[in-house]
Amino acid sequence: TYTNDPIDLNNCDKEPIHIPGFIQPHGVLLAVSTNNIPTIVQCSQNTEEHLGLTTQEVLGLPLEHLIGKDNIRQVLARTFSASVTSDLQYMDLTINVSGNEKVFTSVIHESEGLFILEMEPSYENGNMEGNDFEWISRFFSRLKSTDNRVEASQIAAEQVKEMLGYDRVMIYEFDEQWNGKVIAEAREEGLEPFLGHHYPASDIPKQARELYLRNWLRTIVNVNYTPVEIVPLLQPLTGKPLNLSLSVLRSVSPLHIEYLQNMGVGATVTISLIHDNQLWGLITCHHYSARYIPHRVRNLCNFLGSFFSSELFQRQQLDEYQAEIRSREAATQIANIFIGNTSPVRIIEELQDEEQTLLSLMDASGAAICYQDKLLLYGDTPTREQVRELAAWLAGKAEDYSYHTSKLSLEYDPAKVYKEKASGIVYVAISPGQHHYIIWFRPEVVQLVDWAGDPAKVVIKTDDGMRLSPRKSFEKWREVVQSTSYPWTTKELNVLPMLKSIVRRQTENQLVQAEEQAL
Ligand code: BLA
Repeated sequence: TYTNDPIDLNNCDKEPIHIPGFIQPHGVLLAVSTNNIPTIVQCSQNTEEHLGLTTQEVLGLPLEHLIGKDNIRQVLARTFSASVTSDLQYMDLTINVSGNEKVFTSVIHESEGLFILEMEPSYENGNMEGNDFEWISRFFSRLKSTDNRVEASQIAAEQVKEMLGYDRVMIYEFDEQWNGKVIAEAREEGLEPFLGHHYPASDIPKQARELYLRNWLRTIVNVNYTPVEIVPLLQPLTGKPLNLSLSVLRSVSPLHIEYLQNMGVGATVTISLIHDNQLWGLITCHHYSARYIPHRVRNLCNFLGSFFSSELFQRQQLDEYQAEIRSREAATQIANIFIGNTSPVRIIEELQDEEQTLLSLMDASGAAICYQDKLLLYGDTPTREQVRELAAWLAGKAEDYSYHTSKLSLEYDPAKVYKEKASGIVYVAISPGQHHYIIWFRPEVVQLVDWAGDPAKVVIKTDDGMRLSPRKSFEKWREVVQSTSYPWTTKELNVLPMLKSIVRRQTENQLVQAEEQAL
């Protein structure tokens, strides 16, 4: 391959996966000049197998001589539309191969001044024909009938599994640091579940994610394939290997192949989930033997994937909107306790009954309120003494009466001993001197996952070949997110000003009243 540095586990993001110099063998690739007589200037070394002509015979040949007059018109029309739109429209080309008519499903696109024509023999279309309308209508109606994100993802996974006839289909969602989580899964019976598992960003390196943003579907037809070389290696116009960024046959990174082999996977399809030109997730599909999916079905999956993506986004907005309303209501309820009462004793009595309200306000697992020297604890929290010490530290950290972090133990040493309860905290002072305050707690996410069942403990295989595997990846992810809670979202933190203003004003009033009474 064309690289200077050897690629290993630590520099995956440097691998130039767009110029591998190879393709997968289930199709044939021709690079064609764009001048008056489109001429083949590079080709994959499997032309004889697919087209009945050796690479020597193909190279330098005008494309028309290979595919015929009728086809060349179709192809040229597509090259024009391919250069304006980025979607790959496939066409069937019937070509005479050693005296026999052979049909190829073909796509064409522009690459650095050349056209790349990729042709796949369409013999395998047969038994998958005819279900399209049924698939589309079932996909739409089942998706429409769900009322939250996870349910919708589950339906999408099940429907894609049915369409592809694959063994496992996962909905994989990225977080802000590009770590990933399997949020829904449909799989054949007896397969180990990956649902709920987390993986580090390095499993799908940046340059791969960039390609998935440009190509909405990626398929590896046979993980154990022998790559086919493109000859000559260098693209005549650029002097570099042919740029295969938009190629559907592009050969796969050997490291990723190793990963899939270690998992026992034989074929994959990956469908991009995009919103606002951002890759937010992937539909990742595994089959445990080689499996070819015709272009028609790939296109359909693409289309349904983008429908699912926008449906899901609407649902997410609705979910977030409802969560925001709930937390505003909870904040109002807490604020009203202070506003509606003048007696500190009464306030504390009422606060004692509000565990659910307080926890749901911040989607927290624990909370503490300190008021008039009384410390009330709710849910899972550090000890009283630890909370009081933490509060003193927080009073110094707070700007404009509040502070939050999702990595407490990395900022405040004493928290190391209770990070499983409090890696995330939100602090808000409710009196000017910060003697009165509320703190919310979230657990370390790693502990949370371990309680739910530790994927790293699932034994897949134990031989040396396991250095790249989802299990190892989980361990790596665990190192990355150690000492971290799920992040506090902007929407969640949005209620803080409300608490600060109402509660602070109210407590000031009460203090003034108390002082007046004392005089
Ligand atoms: C690509 N890595 C991918 C893809 C997935 C994953 C889904 C898309 C390609 C595909 O297989 O269809 C990761 N697959 C996963 C994860 C699970 C899964 C997390 O099933 C969990 C269940 N990958 C590594 C390391 C490197 C690496 C260490 O783990 C680098 C050394 C590289 N992954 C890598 C590359 C690609 C990739 C280069 C792009 C492959 C391509 O499109 O050519």
